[in-house]
Amino acid sequence: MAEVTSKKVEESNGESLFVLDAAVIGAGVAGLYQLYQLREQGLNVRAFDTAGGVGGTWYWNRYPGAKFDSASYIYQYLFSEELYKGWSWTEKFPGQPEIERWMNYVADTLDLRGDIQFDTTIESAHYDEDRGRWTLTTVAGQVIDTQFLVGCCGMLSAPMSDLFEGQSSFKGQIFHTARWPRETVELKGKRVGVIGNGATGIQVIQTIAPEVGELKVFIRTPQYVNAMNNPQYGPAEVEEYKSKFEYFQERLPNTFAGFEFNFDNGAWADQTPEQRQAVLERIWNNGSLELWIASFSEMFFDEDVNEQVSEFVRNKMRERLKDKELCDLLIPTDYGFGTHRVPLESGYLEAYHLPHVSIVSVKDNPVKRITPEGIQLTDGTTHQFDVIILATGFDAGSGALTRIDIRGRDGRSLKEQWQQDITTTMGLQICGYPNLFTTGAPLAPSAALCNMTTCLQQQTEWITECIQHLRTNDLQVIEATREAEDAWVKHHDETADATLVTKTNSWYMGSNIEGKPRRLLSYIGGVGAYRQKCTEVADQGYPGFEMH
Ligand code: NA7
Repeated sequence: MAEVTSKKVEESNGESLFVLDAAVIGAGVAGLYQLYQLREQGLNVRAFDTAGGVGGTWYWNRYPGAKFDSASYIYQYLFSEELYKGWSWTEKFPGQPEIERWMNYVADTLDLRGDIQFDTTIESAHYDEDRGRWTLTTVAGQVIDTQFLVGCCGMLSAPMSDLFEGQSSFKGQIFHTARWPRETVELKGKRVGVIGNGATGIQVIQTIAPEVGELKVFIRTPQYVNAMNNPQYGPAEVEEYKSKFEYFQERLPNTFAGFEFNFDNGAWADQTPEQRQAVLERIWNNGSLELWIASFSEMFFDEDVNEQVSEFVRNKMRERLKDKELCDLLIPTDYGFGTHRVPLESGYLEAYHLPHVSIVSVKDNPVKRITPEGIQLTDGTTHQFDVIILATGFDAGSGALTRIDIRGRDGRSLKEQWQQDITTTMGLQICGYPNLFTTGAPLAPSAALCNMTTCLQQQTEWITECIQHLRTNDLQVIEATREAEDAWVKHHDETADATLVTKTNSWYMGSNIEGKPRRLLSYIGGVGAYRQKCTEVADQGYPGFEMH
């Protein structure tokens, strides 16, 4: 077995240097579990995070109304019954404060804090081929030497926060939702502008609408929405879901999207219109993401089925909206339901009935710049605000990694490479970057189409097993081959192109960022199928990966 470096700090040119077996970037859902597993394996491992605490997404996204869209009882670690049962949720879809407390519970229960360095941003990661090791440098100038590097930096962690010309000139307060301050932001009675109506914008809008003085929402693309049903949990409900621990353990990794529900409603073509309507109604009333990722799989492939399901949802929205103008502004007609992320909401549509809430359509008259007073549109109109909220999303999937200066073999830059074409091998490695493992990266379900905990557990477990394999066989280096990567990309693209998802613009396709190569970020062959493929690779001794 390869020797484990036991010394954490060495002297190098008079500077202290962390010498590690493995460095984990990120202390969110993936990072915490990856750190735990590699430490259990006996590695000298340390996690680094820009944040001042654990939680990743749930540390940063503390905007008003931030909450789960996955049910709390499945957004969980399932490797430990004790950990699972030691925490009790208060509702099905809890808010960010409760989720952040849970992440702290996880870190404390697993005693991880001592191995995490907070307030530390990894600025660069360069691979030294001769030594088979990575050198990381932090923004503060600290240098870390490590054999393995695991990116657990999140798929939605690089916010599009510096989007508009003139942002710094704004005289009021301006916030991106993923950089919301810890201190209370007083919105009562204020004139507030929100740009963006994705899953985040919707949560913000429905939450702040009743308290602000005036709210203008700048909408470029209307969203299909699905009303959330959020029951509160007392001891009986908690006991009930906890009793299903083993069922969830077995079930979640094998469904299409890592949720407990799957496409179990029979084939669309086998049912009468009345039967289909009954299925859709039943699932609609569950008030979860089930309508999207577990009603009828045909809706992802067949335009006619998709249109019928889209019309079902449009009708649900029409029933709630009071006038035609609102229907025109808020109900999508030019893309199909489910072809990008479907947000859950609670009173989002009704918020627009409040007299002080209005919509500014920026589809044909885009935001031009931020002025000292507010938001200026292309036609010169300016809307004045005290507070501007940018719910403008993320450089998803790839952004967290390309914002680090990562250089692999021969000094190749991941940022430059991904500006041309975003490829990975099963989202777990990238050809040309030995001993770099990734989670939540493009071309795996964890990039978007998944209950994140299900997918991130699977990926970190695969990485742990892979590193164990190397150590057991006295191997130092692993790298995906070009052939394996090309084959995975081909399979990924064929799977994606068979669906309607690639026809809609959204962050799923990278189209929210000008110039980003267009490719579906997430593998859409299903969480269960992906897991099976990953397991086969490991069981067969890692074909497609070069090891020495
Ligand atoms: P999203 O889903 O990327 O939404 C961003 C929103 O911001 C969306 O409505 C965009 O409109 C809008 N946007 C972005 N740039 C602009 C400009 N320049 N002008 C006007 N509107 C703009 O991000 P979220 O944070 O809501 O959600 C990300 C994920 O987090 C979500 O899917 C969940 O998985 C959790 P567009 O649709 O591009 O026309």
